[in-house]
Amino acid sequence: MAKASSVPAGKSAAKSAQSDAGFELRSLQDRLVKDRRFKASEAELLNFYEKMLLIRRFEERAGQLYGLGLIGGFCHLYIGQEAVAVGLQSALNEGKDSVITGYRDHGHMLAYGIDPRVIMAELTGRAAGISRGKGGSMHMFSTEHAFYGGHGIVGAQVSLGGGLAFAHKYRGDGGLCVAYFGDGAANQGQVYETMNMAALWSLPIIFVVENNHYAMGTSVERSSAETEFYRRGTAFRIPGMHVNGMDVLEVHQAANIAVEYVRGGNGPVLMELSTYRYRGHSMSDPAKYRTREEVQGVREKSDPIEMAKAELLAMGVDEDKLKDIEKAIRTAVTDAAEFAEKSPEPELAELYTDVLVGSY
Ligand SMILES: Cc1ncc(C[n+]2csc(CCOP(=O)(O)OP(=O)(O)O)c2C)c(N)n1
Ligand SMILES: [Mg+2]
Repeated sequence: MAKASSVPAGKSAAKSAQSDAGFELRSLQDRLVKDRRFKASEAELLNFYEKMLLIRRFEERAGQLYGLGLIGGFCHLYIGQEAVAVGLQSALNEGKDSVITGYRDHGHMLAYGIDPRVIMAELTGRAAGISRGKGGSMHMFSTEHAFYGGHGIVGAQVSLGGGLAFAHKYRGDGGLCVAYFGDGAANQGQVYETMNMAALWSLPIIFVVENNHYAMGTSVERSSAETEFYRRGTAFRIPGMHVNGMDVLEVHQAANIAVEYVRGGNGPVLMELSTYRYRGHSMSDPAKYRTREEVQGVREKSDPIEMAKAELLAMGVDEDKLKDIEKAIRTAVTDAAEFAEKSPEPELAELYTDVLVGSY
């Protein structure tokens, strides 16, 4: 079942078909186009569905807690983009491959198997949080899981990702780094300095542009001279892939191709995942720069979770089984929220810890 590229309906899909002929570094894209979707077993698709639904319900609850004043500072929700993190990170070697992203990070952490309790505790600023309650929504970290944040400076995580990839190569540990950034961040200079060095040194890194079509209130058409982000590695001889980021099976298929290429010692890949965020940029954004109809249209036509659900039902999965999954997820999310709310805040003395690295 081939899917047309995603959102907003038709914008980049039509353009990319016309402009692709001159794009040289498309060997990986050619492989993807030949066979776009991962042939998931029932168990595999159920697993993707479950992870996406966990992210959706977790983020909805985070939105509620923010409204109740239990989450301070910024909070950027991942609702709508779930298929990207789930489809990609399920192709990684958990704990060995490193992941780094911007401030829209909760979904990536959940997709990487990190406990919802410690993420919610971090959101609410509790000592049990993954950054001991001192990082909040944008600055979560888990070296144990090889998850390196959680970064508030737009684009900075890309250069840091280059460093992580260098470390994988230097140590010879066989790992690779996935560095996520947005369409807005894709216009940052440091992104291209990193691409140059990563290609020059054949570093094991997958650059992932999560093109959700807006950077705060600015659409890609208003901000970007080249809106086909997957072509932006061409100057550095980095092959690009254009992926429907609303279809978890296409994302997973593309991820497998990219991972195989990078693990084979061939240097970096640049993936553009076309996706969409349903909520505002952050909790304080009323999102007046787009119409309700635009958001509704994407939800109706290409919601990643609804699509996976329909496919599971078509495979013959029992509806009751899906209801049980939903129930278990709601319980896990409630448990995470209760755990967070009951957890104590950090001791005052924590103000002075982790400010500087102890030894060099
Ligand atoms: C260096 C820098 N410039 C500006 C900002 C303010 N800012 C925060 S998010 C953002 C938009 C980024 O959009 P995009 O990269 O598309 O990511 P998305 O929020 O869509 O996931 C901007 C300009 C910042 N945090 N850092
Ligand atoms: Mg964006």
